[in-house]
Amino acid sequence: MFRKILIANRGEIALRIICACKELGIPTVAVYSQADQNALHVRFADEAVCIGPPPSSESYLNIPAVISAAEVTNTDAIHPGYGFLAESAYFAEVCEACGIAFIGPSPEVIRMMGDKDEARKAMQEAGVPIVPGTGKLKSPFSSAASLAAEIGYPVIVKAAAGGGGKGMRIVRAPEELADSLEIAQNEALSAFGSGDVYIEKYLPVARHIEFQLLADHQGNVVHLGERECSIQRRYQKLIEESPSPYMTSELRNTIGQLAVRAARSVNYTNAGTMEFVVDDQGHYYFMEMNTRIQVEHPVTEMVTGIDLIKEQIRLAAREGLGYSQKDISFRGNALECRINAECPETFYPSPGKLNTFHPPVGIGVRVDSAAYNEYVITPHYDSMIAKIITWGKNRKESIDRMKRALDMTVVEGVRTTIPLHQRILNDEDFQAGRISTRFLERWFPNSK
Ligand code: MV4
Repeated sequence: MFRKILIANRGEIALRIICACKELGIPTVAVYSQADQNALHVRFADEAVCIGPPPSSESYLNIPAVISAAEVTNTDAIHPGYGFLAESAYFAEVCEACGIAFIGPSPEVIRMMGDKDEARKAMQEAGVPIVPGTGKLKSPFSSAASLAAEIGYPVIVKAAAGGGGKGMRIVRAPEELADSLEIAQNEALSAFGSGDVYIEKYLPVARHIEFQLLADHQGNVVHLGERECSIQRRYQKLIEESPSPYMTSELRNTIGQLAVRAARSVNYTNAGTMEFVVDDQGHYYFMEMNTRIQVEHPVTEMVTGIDLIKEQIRLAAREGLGYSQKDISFRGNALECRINAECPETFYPSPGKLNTFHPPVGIGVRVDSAAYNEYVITPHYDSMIAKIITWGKNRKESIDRMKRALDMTVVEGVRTTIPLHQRILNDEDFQAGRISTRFLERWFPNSK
C-alpha cells in the first residue's frame, strides 16, 4: 500500500479523497492555490503545499508544481480527483516517469478514450453497439455532405478531443452542416488544441445512462450498475440517480456484462465509467468512456455499499479486486442534487460569500461539500457548493428525503440551483420516472 498520497485537486472531491485516506490510514498531502489558503482540504490533510496563484492554469493544472510538491513531501501516489489533470494522459506519464503512482488507469487507455473516435473504434471491436457515424473528418470537409446524407438527419457533429458535451453541435438539415462543422472545428481547436471532428446520427429522445466499472491489474473487472444522468442543462448534470428508473435487471446484466468485457479488451484498470445513450425502444449505444472518478459517484456508493475512492487506491496499489460480479448487490435508490452557486433561471454563476451555510442532516442524507459559514465561492473555479445525496429503500422514499433535505438546506449570500431542484422533484413526470435528455427543454426552451 502507499506510504503517502498527494491530492491534486480542491473542493469537495479533495475532502472526499482525504476521508478515504484517513480510513485507510494513509497520510495525505494537499496542494492549494493562493485562493484556497483557508480551504478545508488544506486543513484536513496531514501536509499542505501552496502550488501557485489562483488561476488553475498556474496552480491545479501546473504539472511541474504538482510534481515538485509530491517530490518534496516524499509522496508515492497522486490522486487527481475529477477535472483538472484527471484525464491528462501526459500527466499520468509524468507521474510514472517520476516513480509516483497515478491513481487511475494507464496513460495508454486514458489517451485512447480521450480520442472519441478511437474510443468508438475500440468499443465497436469489442462488440459494443455504437451510433452510426463517420471517422475523423478533414477540412474542407468535402466528403461530409454525402456521409451525413447517408447517415440520415438529424446528425450531431462532435469534437474527437471533446467529451461531456463540449464541442458538440446538432445539425437538423443539410444546409446547416457546413457552418456547424466549421464552428465545431473552431470551438474544438481553441478548447482542446485539436480541431478533429466527426459526425454521428443524432438520437433525439435519449437517455444518458452510464455504467460504473472497477478493474484490477489481474484482468478482473466488475460493474456496479448504472447511473441515470439525463437531467442536464447545457450538458451540465443537475440530478443523477441509481438505479435508472428505466432499467430492468435483465438490461442491466446485458449492458453491464458488455461493458465489463469491453473494459477487459482494452486492458482497462482502476475505476471508469462507460456512458451510453438509450433510446425509447431500449436500444443502447456507447458514447464515451470517462477514465476518472466522476462527480456523481456517490449514488453508486449508496446503492452498492462500495467506497469507490478506497477501491481506486487499492487497485492503483495493484491489489486484486477480491470479489466478483455475483458479490455485488444493489439496494434501494439514491439521488444526487448538485447545488451550484448560480442563478436558477439563467444559470449564470453567482460567486460570493456564503454568509450562512447550513447543510441538511438526518437519516439517509449525505452531503459532500467543502463549504462552511463565510466560505467564498471564487470565480476562479467551478461553482458547486455541495452535492446532496439521499438514499431510500425505493425511489419514492429517496425523492421524499431529497425534498425535505433541500427544504432544510440554508445557503445565504449567493443564488443557488435549489429552487430548480425543488421544481424538478415536484414534477409529475420526474416522479413517474419519465425523464429524458429533453426533460428541461419544456422549462428552458432556449437551451439544448
Ligand atoms: C448524443 C446524444 C444523442 N445522439 N449523441 C451529451 C454529452 C456527451 N457525453 C454525449 N451527449 C449526447 N450525445 C448522439 N449521437 C445525446 C447526448 C446527450 C444530450 C443531448 C442534448 C441535450 C442533453 C443531453 C444529455 C445527455 C446526453
